[in-house]
Amino acid sequence: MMEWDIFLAPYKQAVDELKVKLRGYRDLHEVSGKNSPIEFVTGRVKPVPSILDKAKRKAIPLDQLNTQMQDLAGIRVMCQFVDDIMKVVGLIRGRTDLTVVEERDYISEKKKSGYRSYHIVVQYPVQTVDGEKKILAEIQVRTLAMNFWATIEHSLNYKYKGNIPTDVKARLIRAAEAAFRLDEEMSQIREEIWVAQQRFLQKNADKD
Ligand code: 0O2
Repeated sequence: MMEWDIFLAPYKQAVDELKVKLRGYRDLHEVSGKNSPIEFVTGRVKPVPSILDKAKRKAIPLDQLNTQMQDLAGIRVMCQFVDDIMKVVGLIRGRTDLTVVEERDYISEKKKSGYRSYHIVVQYPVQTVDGEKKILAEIQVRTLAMNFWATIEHSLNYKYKGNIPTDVKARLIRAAEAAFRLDEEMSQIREEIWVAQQRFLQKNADKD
């Protein structure tokens, strides 16, 4: 177990640092009076049993985990609105302290399960006791509704060990569609509020 601790230590460091950095955006938006595209940020190092499971499932040799398992360090960024997702992706692409190595867009094209999220794999340098080590981390960017769905689907998958009964699967797909409509409805509401605010500001400006 001790060896896992040593192997995973830089990943834990990367998760901790990336959480602080991405949470920082929220505060920076707040002080400048702007709406933050980030609602909240979570992160985790993949638990050892999940690492072993996935390595087996994908036939990844354990000595190649650092290059072939991209989500040992995982960060999740939750947004209020679908539009915010690409704003967050833009912020990440523009950072100079990491390199984007891959992007997977499960929003334009959702997964068969109904899963939606935008995944960015980044290479992130960690300063370790043996010098700099560049590690891979996966950042998942999604709305609150996408997160709600994914969290529940993930725990059901865990409960049924990946064999969700067909009727439950069908319900989950309907739930994913409902989450999609909720996101659309919320975007529409935001748009209408924004237009109303613009009209109000314009009216006041005309009075001056
Ligand atoms: P955990 O427990 O979250 O760590 P693959 O695993 O083959 O689908 P790949 O190539 O490893 O995909 O990477 P990808 O596509 O970026 O997806 C990996 C992660 O995305 C998963 O990690 C989940 O966190 C999330 N994800 C992908 N598809 C689904 C889905 O259908 N439902 C839910 N709830 N989450 C999904 P892990 O390792 O599977 O699990």
